Amino acid sequence: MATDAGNPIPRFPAGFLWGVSTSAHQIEGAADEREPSVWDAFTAEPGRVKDGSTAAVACDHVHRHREDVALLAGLGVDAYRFSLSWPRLRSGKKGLDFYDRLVDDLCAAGVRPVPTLFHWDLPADLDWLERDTAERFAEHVSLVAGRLGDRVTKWITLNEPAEHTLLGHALGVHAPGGKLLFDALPVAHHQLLAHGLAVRALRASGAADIGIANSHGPTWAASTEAADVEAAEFYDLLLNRLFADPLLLGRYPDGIGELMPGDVEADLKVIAEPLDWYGINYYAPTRVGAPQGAEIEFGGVTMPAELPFSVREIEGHPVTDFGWPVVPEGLTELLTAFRDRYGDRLPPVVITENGCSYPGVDDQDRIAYLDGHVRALHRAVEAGVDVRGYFVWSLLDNFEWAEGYARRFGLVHVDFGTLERTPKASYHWYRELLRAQEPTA
Ligand code: IFM
Repeated sequence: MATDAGNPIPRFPAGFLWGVSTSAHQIEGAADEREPSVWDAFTAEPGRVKDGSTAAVACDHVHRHREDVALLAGLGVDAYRFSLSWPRLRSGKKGLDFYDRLVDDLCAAGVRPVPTLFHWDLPADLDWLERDTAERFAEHVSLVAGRLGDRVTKWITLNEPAEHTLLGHALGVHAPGGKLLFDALPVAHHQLLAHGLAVRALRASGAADIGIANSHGPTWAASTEAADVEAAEFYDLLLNRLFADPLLLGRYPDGIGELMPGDVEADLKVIAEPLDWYGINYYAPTRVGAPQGAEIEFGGVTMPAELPFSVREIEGHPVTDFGWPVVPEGLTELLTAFRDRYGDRLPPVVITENGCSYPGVDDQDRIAYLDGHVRALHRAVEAGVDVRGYFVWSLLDNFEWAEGYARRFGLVHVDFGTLERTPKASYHWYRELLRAQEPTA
C-alpha cells in the first residue's frame, strides 16, 4: 500500500487526546466470574461464531490487566478507552473491585481511564426491546459513577447502538440474534433513551465530560440513477442520521419518529441532553445501490433480499483482511459532512475507534492504514472541524464477535494458546507518533 511515511505526520492541536480502545467482552475472559450476557448464550449456539470460539477466556485481561496497563504505559497513550461489563458489575464486589484496581492502575501509570458504559454485552435477562432496560441502565450507571467517579472524569455512554440494533436485532448476526428487520427500531429508541438517562445520571454524580461512540461513514451511491441514489440516501439515514439527529437535533429524521414506541416527543427531550463531545468510530465508507432482489453476502454479513438497499464492492482501493476498503479520505469527507450537516449543534468530535484487521506481527499494512487515517484526520482539523482526540481500535488482538479470533485488530499480537502478548510493528510506530506529538519545550 502506498504510504506517506517519508513525511512527518503534522502536529495536532495542544491537548489533543491520543488513545487506544478495547471492550470488556472482547478481551476480559473470566466468564465464570460474572453473570451471563446475551453473548454467552449466542456463542454457545453452533454456527454463530465462524471459528466456533467463545469469549470465555479471550485475552484473559481480568487476570492480566497489569501486563496490559504496562503495555499502555509503554505505548505512551494519554487515554485508554475500555468498557465496563454490566454482567460483571452485577455479580457483586469482585466485579467492582476489578474495575477499581484497573482504574487505580491506569491512573498510577499516567493513562486517563475512559470507560464505555455499554458495549453490547447486555445481561442475559435483559432485552432492548423492553423500555424498562433503559431505566435499569440508568440505575446501573448511577451506581458505577458513584464508585468510580472520583477517578474517572471522561465517560462514554454507549458503543455503536446502530451496529447493536442492525447486527444484533435486525439481521441476527450478533447477539441476541434477532432477525426483526425494521421491527428492531424500538431497540434503537430504547438505547437512545438509555443514553439520555445515563447522561442525566452521570451529570447528577458530577460528571462534566460525557460523550457517546457512534459508528459513521460516508455512503456513496452505486450510480447516479435515481433508484441507487434513493437507496443510498436511505442507508445514509440509517447509519448517519438515525442516531445522530435525535442526539444532536432532538428529533428523528422524517418518517422515523412515528415508528418508535412510547411518548417519543417526551423521550427526545431526554435523548438530546447536551453532550460535551461526540465520538465517531470510523472504518470505511459504504457503496450502496438499489435492492438486487437476492440475498447479499457482504463483510461477513448476510443481507436479506427484502432490504430496500444493497451494499456493493468499493473498487480501486486496497482492502483489509476483513475485506473492508481502505479509504482514509472517507474520514475527512465524513467529518466535514458532519460539520456541515449539524453546524454548531455538533460538539467537539473525538474519533473513538479507527483501525483495521491484518494478520502478523510485522504489520506494515496496519501502519499504512493508520498513517493514512491520522493524516486524513489532520486534514479535517485544517478544514476547521473541531476534533479533540483519536483512539486506535484496538490495543490487543481480541474476540471479534461473530468472526471469532480470526480477525486481528490489535497493536499487540495475542497468542490465543499461551496468551503471550507481543507488540507489533504498529505498536512501535504509534509510540513514535505519540512521542513526536509531545509538546516541545
Ligand atoms: O471490534 C469492533 C468493536 O467492538 C466495535 N467497533 C468495530 C470493531 C471492529 O469490528
